[in-house]
Amino acid sequence: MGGFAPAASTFAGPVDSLFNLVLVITGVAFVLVEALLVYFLIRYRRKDGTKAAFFSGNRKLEMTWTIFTGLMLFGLAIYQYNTWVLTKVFLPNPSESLTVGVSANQFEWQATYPGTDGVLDTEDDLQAPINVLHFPVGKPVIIRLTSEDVIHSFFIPALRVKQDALPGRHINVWFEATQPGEYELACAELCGLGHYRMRGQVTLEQQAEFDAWLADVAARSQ
Ligand SMILES: [Cu+2]
Repeated sequence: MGGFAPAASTFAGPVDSLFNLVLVITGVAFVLVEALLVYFLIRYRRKDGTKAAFFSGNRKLEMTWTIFTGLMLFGLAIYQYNTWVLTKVFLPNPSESLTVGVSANQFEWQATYPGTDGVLDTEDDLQAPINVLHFPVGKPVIIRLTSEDVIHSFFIPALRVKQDALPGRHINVWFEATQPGEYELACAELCGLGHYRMRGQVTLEQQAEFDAWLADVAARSQ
């Protein structure tokens, strides 16, 4: 359902089925409410000789739909808990993952990769070209996200990853890519006049190709 972007990460499935579930629930509620509205508009329209009645509310009815909606939302909150934990709370073991620094600024993305020592924040670090991001498939990736100026949002639809980037904070985001290909990174937070052009090119590729690309970045920065 839903015309999604291609699914290219391990948790795309659970995220999409949650989306579909919420869409069905809200879709049914929408159709019911609108149909009732139209029915009442016609059924109780103004008629000559009929005086309008005044009601100050109906406590029983209001209690019913408040409690019913509340229970439904509470049920959804419990139902989505595992997916939330998987996508937002859980972090893969850093020693088995690739950690990449991503910094947002008006209006571009700068990715920093660990050099041969495999750790960030050393002299070995490699700066990728502006707005270019490469990740290997089949390996967990941890993005250490920050911003240099205002609030931006790191959004890669194909990976089902979206996270605000805040100045002065490092926020970890993780994913494991499954489908090689070219995808889009978009800023999903209105961050200034150039917001519309704040996009990055994401390449998901096999580990060997990724290693070759990183070696190329290293060679160019010498
Ligand atoms: Cu932005």
